[in-house]
Amino acid sequence: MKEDVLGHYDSFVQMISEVSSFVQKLNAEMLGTESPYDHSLKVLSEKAEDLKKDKFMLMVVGEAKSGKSTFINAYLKKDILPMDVKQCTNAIVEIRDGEKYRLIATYADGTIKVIDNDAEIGQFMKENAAMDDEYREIPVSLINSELLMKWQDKPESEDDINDLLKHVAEDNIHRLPQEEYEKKIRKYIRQRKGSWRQLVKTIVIEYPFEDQELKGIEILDTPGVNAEGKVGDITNEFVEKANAVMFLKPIAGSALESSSFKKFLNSKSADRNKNAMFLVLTRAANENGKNTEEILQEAFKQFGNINEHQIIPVDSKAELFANSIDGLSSDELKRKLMELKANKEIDSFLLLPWFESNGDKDKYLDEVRKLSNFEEMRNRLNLFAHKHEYLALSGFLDIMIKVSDQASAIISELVGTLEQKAEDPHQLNEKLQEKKRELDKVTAKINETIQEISEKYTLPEVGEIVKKTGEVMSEYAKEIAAVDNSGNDGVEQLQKITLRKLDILSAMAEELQKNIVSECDERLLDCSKEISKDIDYRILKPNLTTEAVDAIKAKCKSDSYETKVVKSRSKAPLLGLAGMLFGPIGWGVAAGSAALYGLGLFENTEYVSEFSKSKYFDEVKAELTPKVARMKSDVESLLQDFAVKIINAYTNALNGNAVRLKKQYDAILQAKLTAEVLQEQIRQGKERREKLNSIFLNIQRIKSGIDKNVE
Ligand SMILES: Nc1nc2c(ncn2[C@@H]2O[C@H](COP(=O)(O)OP(=O)(O)OP(=O)(O)O)[C@@H](O)[C@H]2O)c(=O)[nH]1
Ligand SMILES: [Mg+2]
Repeated sequence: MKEDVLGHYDSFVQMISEVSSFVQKLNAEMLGTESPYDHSLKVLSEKAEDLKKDKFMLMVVGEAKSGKSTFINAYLKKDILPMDVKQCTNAIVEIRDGEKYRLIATYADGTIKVIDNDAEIGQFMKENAAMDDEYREIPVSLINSELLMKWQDKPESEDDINDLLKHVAEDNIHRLPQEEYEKKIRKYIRQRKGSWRQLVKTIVIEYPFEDQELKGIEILDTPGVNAEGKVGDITNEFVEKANAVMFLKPIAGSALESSSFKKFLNSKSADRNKNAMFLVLTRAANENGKNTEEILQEAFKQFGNINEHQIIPVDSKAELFANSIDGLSSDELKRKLMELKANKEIDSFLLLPWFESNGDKDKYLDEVRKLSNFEEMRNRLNLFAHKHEYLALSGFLDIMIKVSDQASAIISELVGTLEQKAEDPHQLNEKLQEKKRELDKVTAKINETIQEISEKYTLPEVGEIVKKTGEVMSEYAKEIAAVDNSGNDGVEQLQKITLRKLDILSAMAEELQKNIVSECDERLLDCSKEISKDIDYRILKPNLTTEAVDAIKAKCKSDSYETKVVKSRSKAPLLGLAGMLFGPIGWGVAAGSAALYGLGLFENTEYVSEFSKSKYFDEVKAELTPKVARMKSDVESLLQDFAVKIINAYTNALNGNAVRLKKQYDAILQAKLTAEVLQEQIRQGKERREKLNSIFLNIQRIKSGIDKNVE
């Protein structure tokens, strides 16, 4: 299960860091400088290391002289720690398995010292791990950590000292008079203030553990808990991290309900690690079975939230003694016991079993081990450690679950933000196609329709303008040709036809302008509105009025007399005829001819000035037809100009449309590209969330398997 958990942990860490860098890349603010799960990840990596090493930290705490050092020595079956009624432990000592016996000390200023010589280690422990006699009545370790190591080279603070004195008033376990107690504390401070650097902060002892079961265990011996249940700052830190905390209390000591253990249990550090707490009642061999049972029952009652299996009576001294006689024969044991008895160096509870075992060493050893109750204690600790491994895995997975929850929430938030920003690329694509069609239409209009309209109207020879005016002209010519130029009303007809054609041309100019516009409007619909309203239509009035024609006619009439030779002498009938024909004005002309005639220049021939209808017609025609031709060319150039202007106006409008459409097209295209990028990011985000989720499910599955073992 551990391999399984650690395997998942590796892929989990990789996934989380991938999620972090993904989120960081897309939205750096979302994670800030520190992710919400950074701390959890750090804790996880520390715990993962511990899991890999099978590390199990057992911490031993308890009031001064409760038997902590003795307990550890007995448990490890090796006299490592100084234990004494007089000397007390003064620094945290960590004991762990190692290649060889050695001691590593860390001083208050960070200096590290390593000793690997047995005798020197013993010496060092006596000098540093234990407190000398002079100060055994005062809480030295507390003074060291709370004052000296804090002040370092700074001057001592009276406030700090008073604070400490208040706190340690109850720690005056040797019941020194208050004044003397405080005086001793101040003396210690004065003496050691300057040498704070030599204070030992931690001591690590390594040696090769014989017992394979103990390989992963790390045992901490600590300076005593004070009467208020308080431990020093450094000890406090360890209480939180420890896998099991054994609180030692002499079984016959102070009452349970007012014990420092109760206060310690309520402290913050202990509170966080409650299920890892053991209450070990020491010096149990001295107590009779009935009392022990009563005290146990009382303890179960007082400390209801501690597992009953984790409240155990032991006697470390009995265990120590059992360890020391393990290799002896019955005789050797007998001699040893007698010697100890004679020197009053043996407790009576160790002598009694000797008398009961009839001099049999094995029997005696059994009895002593029964008294020590260490086997039971070991079993219960092993059971706990075993359960603890499951709990540690489960707790480890709990943190992973918490982190994956947080990471998943962050990813979801990011995906949500991206989704808000991203438009649907399908919709954008449709919009884009639509714009493209519009744009193509406008472009086609510019390139084809405009060209067509322009050609339809303005081409030389075949263009509508030229064709229509040409038709008028050819009709004009035809109609004139049909007139009888010698008839009486030839000129009148000519006049009528001419004026009508001029009107037709004028009307044509107007009509063709309208045609051009309406054709443009119809075929270039999208821009007709803006343009049609400011079109400047031009009206071309016929360039000839009836009065002007009359003047032309009058002029032509006078030019239309022809001199004619008359053979007859009788002039009167001729003149009379002329008079009849031309009326009074004609007379003048005729009279002129008559006068010439009368002068007698020609005798036999008479010259008569005679009015010619056809000449008159031709004269008038010669005057009028150029007017029509002129009007025609005026109409043509007006219309050509107009067509060019109108077509230009529409082209400009269409170009404007095309530019606008192109801009819209580009904007949609940009939006589409952005949307595609965003969609890809959303996809990646969702993919990561999926992966996280599957890791999450796996973690939960493993956890429920593990939790079955500790239910
Ligand atoms: N009878 C008996 N004596 C014990 C037991 N445990 C410790 N002692 C004695 O109590 C005295 C103090 O023991 P230590 O192990 O030094 O106690 P400690 O808790 O380490 O003391 P400090 O380090 O000063 O806090 C020693 O003389 C031990 O022999 C026990 O279980 N039974
Ligand atoms: Mg000790």
